[in-house]
Amino acid sequence: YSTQTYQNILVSRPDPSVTLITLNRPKALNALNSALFHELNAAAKEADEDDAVGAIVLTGSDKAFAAGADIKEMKDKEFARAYKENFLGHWTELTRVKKPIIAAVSGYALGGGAELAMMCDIILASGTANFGQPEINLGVIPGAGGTQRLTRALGKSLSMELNLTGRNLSAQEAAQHGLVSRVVEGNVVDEAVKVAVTIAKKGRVASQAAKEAVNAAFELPLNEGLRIERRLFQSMFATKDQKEGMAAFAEKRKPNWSHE
Ligand code: CO8
Repeated sequence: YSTQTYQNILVSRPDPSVTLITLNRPKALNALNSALFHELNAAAKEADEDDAVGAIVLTGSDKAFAAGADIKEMKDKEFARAYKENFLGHWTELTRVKKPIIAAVSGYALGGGAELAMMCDIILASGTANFGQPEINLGVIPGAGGTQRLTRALGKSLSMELNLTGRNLSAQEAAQHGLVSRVVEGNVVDEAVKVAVTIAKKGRVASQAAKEAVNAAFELPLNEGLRIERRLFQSMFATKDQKEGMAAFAEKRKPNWSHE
């Protein structure tokens, strides 16, 4: 894949240190099909491997971050084929990206769209954003985190309500319950790029370790998570950035990260 060949996403560099990936199937409200996901994974991998990039922003359009998995692509699926080809198993590749990913969400983030946003590290919402798991209305259930990541974000009762009734959560409710970090007044993509630039200016070893450590909180019991955090913290003393960061503080100057 080169960025020229993408049909379902746009890739740009709003800042030399930030890759912006825009889902681009406007006629289908960015419904997520296999081709789109292969492109998204390829673009995210390219950004992850690019030394100049420190953070990634993922967004959709004003009307829809993504209105879910592509129902038209799915509707005639049979179990045997879905199982053999591990249908949508490659969706989770995004969670293996080491650099921080910020989702900038406007409009619909439904079904797989909400699940995709939840695979990112930070979610910023515009006032129009709304989140939901309407799979119940299609005779199915979420398949990429809508019953798991959403429950960890919202707690049992609200997650059950969304999963069982299919009702959507407004941006304000999403912020109130911690699904998104905040509702942005102005342009949510510009704000997400600003946050990404801020992150990209930090030492990359530390930002990657911070992401790894926070994610451990979702996988491990507390004592194991704390152990991982402490080991990662201790390992920071093997980095040039630790020496530079602490020397710069003592010398009252700005650090100059080598990302090593
Ligand atoms: N799939 C395919 N096409 C879609 C989808 C979708 N999810 N959402 C919208 N579209 C299409 C519409 O069919 C329509 O196309 P056309 O013009 O050809 O008829 C076009 O986008 C515009 O949509 P609408 O005319 O419906 O726009 P409205 O503004 O009237 O409504 C809604 C917007 C409310 C968002 C409406 O489009 C809707 O309800 N969409 C479906 C939402 C939904 O049910 N999403 C969940 C899908 S299931 C899922 O995501 C499961 C994930 C499982 C992951 C499993 C991993 C292993």
